[in-house]
Formats: sequence, C-alpha cells, structure tokens
Amino acid sequence: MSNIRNIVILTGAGISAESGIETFRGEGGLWENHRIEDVATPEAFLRDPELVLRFYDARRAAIQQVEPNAAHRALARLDSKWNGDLLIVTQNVDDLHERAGAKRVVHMHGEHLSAWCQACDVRMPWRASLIDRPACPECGAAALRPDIVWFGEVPYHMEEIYAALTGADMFVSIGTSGAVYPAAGFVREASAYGIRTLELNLEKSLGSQLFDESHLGPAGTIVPQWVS
Ligand code: BJW
Repeated sequence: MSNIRNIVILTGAGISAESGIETFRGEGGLWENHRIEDVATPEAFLRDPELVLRFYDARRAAIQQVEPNAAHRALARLDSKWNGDLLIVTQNVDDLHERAGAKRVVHMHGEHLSAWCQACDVRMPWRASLIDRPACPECGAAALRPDIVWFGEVPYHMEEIYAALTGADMFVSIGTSGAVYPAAGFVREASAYGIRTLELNLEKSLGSQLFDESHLGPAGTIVPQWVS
C-alpha cells in the first residue's frame, strides 16, 4: 500500500458476524419470518409500530452483549496508525468499530444506540427499550423512533462520504452483499474515478466482478491479514 494515501473502507453486516450478530440476507437472516425489507420501512412502522419496535429493542439489547472481533480491531489499528485520510463508512448500526477503538467512523444507516424524536427532530443516546413509546425527554411528545435509516429514507453523511470517495486512492469493501443502494454503488463510482478497489468478503458479493481485487474468507482472518 506504499502509494496509497487516502482510503475509504465500507463495512457491512459480515464484519460483525463473528461477533455473533446475524447478517441480514444469509442463513438465519429472517426475524420471526419477516424479511428485513418488511420491518425496516417507514410504512411498516406506521402499520405496526409494536412489531417494528420489538424488532429493534431485541437488536439493541443484543448488540450490547457482544464484543468487537479481530476484524474491527484490525481496522482500529489501521485507523490509529494511518497518516493519510481514512474513513470507515459503516452500514452497520452496532457500535463495534467504536468499541474496538476506531475514531474515523460514519454510520450511514444510523445507530441502534440512538433514538430520534420525530416531533422535535432531536437525536439522543439511547440504550433501553422503545416499545413502551416513552416520552421524548426534550419535548415530551410520544414520538421517539429508532435512529435507523429505513428503506426509502436518505442515508446519513452522504456528502462527507462522496467527498471522501472522490479524494480516495483506494476503496475497500468488507462484509457486505452489495444488495442495498447507495452503498452497493460505491464500487462503480470509485472505479469511474480511477480509484483502486478491493473486496474482502466471505463469498462473492453481487458486484464482485466490479472490484480490481477480491479476497474471500472470514473477516476475522482476512482483514487482519490485509492490515498487517
Ligand atoms: C461475511 C461473513 C464473515 C457473512 N466475514 N463476510 C431498486 C434498485 C436499486 C435501488 C433500489 C431499488 N428499490 C429501492 C431501492 C433503494 C433501496 C435499496 O437499495 N433497495 C434494495 C433492496 C434494492 N435503498 C434505500 O432505500 C436507501 N435509501 C436510498 O436509496 O435513498 C435515496 C438516496 C440515496 C442517496 C442520496 C440521496 C437519496 C436506504 C437503505 C436503508 C437500509 N437499511 C438497512 C436496515 C437498517 C439496519 C437494521 O435495521 O438493523 O440496513 S437494510 C440492511 O441491509 C441494513 C444493512 O446495512 C443493509 C446492507 O446489508 P449488508 O450489510 O450488506 O448485509 P447482508 O446480510 O446483505 O450481507 C452480509 C455479507 O457478509 C454477505 O455477502 C456475506 O457473505 C458476508 N459475510 N459472514 C466476512 N464472517
């Protein structure tokens, strides 16, 4: 990586799989027989808020019981020693990159440990349940929801992400199936800018053929190998 100065690293559910968090589209990727596309939408929340809040309460509780793995720790090491620009863009809503020590992380699909009041538009740290529709501590309205980007909503930090991508020398995609846009399109955009692209994944993703290079294997093994 001697000629590489600026890196954008995209991570997906696969990087947290070895910490014990299930991926969305693999085996066991259904929750009570609901596909993620059926519970992670504003329409689902309007139709059946109890179902959606129960889903997120269970996931919020679960991520607080797991630990970062070797792949999160390897990226945190890279983050701390890297002299150029480095940005970890995660689609994940867990906090495992931060708990491993990474500093330069943006959560494009939101965060489990945050709640968003739709009445006063304030976001606040949140570790407990939301199912009882507690009042917003800021404005008192019963309008809190998970601070998660659902299908049809605009992902967070897009300006910062595209600015980093256009200035990058290398784009690395780790543990994502390439099924969900706009993240799935980053490799095409990176290639169009002439940026070197690398995929690290358990199996070939949907856009695998678009990468310059692809290494297959568990993230806990191949990410530390790449970083070292
Ligand atoms: C391992 C491993 C190990 C396993 N080691 N690897 C038609 C065409 C194109 C686009 C659209 C369309 N119709 C609608 C759209 C847009 C839509 C979309 O993409 N839909 C698709 C289903 C087609 N996208 C949106 O609506 C987004 N918003 C948007 O586009 O706004 C417009 C806009 C964009 C930009 C600027 C301005 C406007 C919003 C998407 C929100 C996604 N939200 C979710 C849920 C939140 C989290 C939660 O509830 O917990 O985010 S969906 C879910 O999928 C989650 C994930 O972040 C996301 C991606 O999944 P990921 O991470 O790739 O996981 P998996 O399970 O799919 O894959 C895991 C991978 O890991 C696999 O490859 C395994 O092999 C691998 N793996 N173990 C290494 N040990």
